[in-house]
Amino acid sequence: MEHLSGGDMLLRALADEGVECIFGYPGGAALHIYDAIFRQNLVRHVLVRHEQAATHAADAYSRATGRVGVALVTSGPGATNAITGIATAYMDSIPMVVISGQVVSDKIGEDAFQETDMVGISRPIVKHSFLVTDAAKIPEIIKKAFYLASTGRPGPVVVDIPKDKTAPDKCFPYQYPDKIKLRSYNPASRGHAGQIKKAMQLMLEAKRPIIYAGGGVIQGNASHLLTQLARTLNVPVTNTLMGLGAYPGDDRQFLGMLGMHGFVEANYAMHHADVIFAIGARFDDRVTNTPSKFCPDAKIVHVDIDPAAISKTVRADIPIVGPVDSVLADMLQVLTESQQRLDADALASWWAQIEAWRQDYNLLSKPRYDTSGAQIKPQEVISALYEVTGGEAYITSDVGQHQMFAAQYYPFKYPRRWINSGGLGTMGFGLPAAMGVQYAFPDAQVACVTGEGSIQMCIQELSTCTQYHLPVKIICLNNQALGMVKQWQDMQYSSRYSESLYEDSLPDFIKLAEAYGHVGVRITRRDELKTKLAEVFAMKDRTVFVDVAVDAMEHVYPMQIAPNGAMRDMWINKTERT
Ligand SMILES: Cc1ncc(C[n+]2csc(CCOP(=O)(O)OP(=O)(O)O)c2C)c(N)n1
Ligand SMILES: [Mg+2]
Repeated sequence: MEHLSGGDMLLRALADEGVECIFGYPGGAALHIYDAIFRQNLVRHVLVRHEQAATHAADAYSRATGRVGVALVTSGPGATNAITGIATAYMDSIPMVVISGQVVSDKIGEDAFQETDMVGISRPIVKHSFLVTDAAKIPEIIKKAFYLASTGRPGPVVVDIPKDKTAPDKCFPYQYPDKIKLRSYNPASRGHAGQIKKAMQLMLEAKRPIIYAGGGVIQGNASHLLTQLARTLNVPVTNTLMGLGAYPGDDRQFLGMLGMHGFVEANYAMHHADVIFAIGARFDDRVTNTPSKFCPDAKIVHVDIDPAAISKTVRADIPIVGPVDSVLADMLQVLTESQQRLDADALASWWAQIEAWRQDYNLLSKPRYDTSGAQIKPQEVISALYEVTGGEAYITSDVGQHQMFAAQYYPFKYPRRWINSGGLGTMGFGLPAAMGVQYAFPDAQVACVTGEGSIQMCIQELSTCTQYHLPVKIICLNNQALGMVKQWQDMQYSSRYSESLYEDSLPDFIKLAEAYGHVGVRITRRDELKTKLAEVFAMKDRTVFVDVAVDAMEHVYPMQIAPNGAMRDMWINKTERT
């Protein structure tokens, strides 16, 4: 058997796990690992400019490909810089393995140089963490880390490795395990057959059914099965912010996103439904609005891999714990066997009602924002982006108004194309996320929809784009303000803009992009929007920063009325409500 050092075993184990690339940043405690990287050529390393970006890039690589993303950081500040990215992945259930260097074992606890208790600091935001105490166990620990990250409800796993455990002078027999045993970790592999039958019966008896599908359907690779179920039953579908693309966004049965900035027709349909089929969604507060007023007439089926997600905020009438793909497959089987279908008249009048709501409120069929002024509206930029990219691009985003406009105005046709931080809402996610996606798919169109606020949180990554020739297109909706903060200040604080304005001190983003060796394009007029965007996407090999001057007074609508509102209570513009 081959004998390898801890550092070499780590790299070999990653290769044996099928890892093609890792995103990282070196430092003292990780130097043996970095030397091992230098001496092999199975796993590629992408050098970012800040550890937060390493985690976001690895996370987005995972979101886009469905594989486990890997980040590598050093101890102390490297590890703490990774924390925001780990929390981001945790909140959105993204499988990721983060390897952190640690000070040498016999110095742990002595406040050694660059020591931080990574296992302790990351504990509430990981699925599991390992501190390597025996170098010989590195292959087994890596195997376990990938298994834990990717099975059940996915999530990040930290592997903290003291420097002495990767030292080149101590070698151990290397073998990558085929199988691992984990006592007390047994994620469900099938849903309960009786519950599945009951759920289908309830659906078939419904008069006003709706499917409410979240990010779990995408993570569980079940979008095609969800689509099949929805089409077989001819029921309406809404997706959460995280679920966009789980059902084709351009399909007639799709009602748009639901929730705080969801489509009115989607929230209305939820509110008036008699059966809600929730799958891979977690009844998050940005969806339910006031839980006690949530969908008063509805019986709820809730399918989720994580038993802790069920009845956490809203009680489920029929809970089903299991992987979304196998549960949906079983449901389709039940439907094939029963041949029973929904009451055609009831369903027809439900669809007629939905069409009427669409007529009144749909955001995409005609503009609901005012285009009489000279300034470009942010919504128009997203619609133009959709047109220019044929709806085929990977879109990453940051956090703020621009994120909500992207979610509303770019109907995602496929899963894994909409890459955003929904749970944690992390500004700074967009650019490193776009890098992770572009690295995975070098020929794909990748656009980062961002704001001038968010982009400055990881702007240094423009340098990483230069080094690895990542031709991402940054579409900055520049409203010269922390727009979402300002919107809330308009609505709840009589427009007292406390610390949300900085227009006199913004950089010239064109010059900034050029300083990094990229192309900068400024768009200020409506009539140049589409042509310039088309030119931008024609520059296939270049990173392009597109700085679009948009109306600074625009708000995101619709917007649920809080506190104490129900799903259907929404502002539809600055003065009118549902
Ligand atoms: C790291 C972080 N800090 C603060 C916030 C709070 N926050 C949410 S949106 C927002 C404003 C974002 O401004 P910008 O990126 O310009 O987007 P806009 O809303 O103007 O489109 C802020 C400060 C956050 N989500 N993340
Ligand atoms: Mg802004």
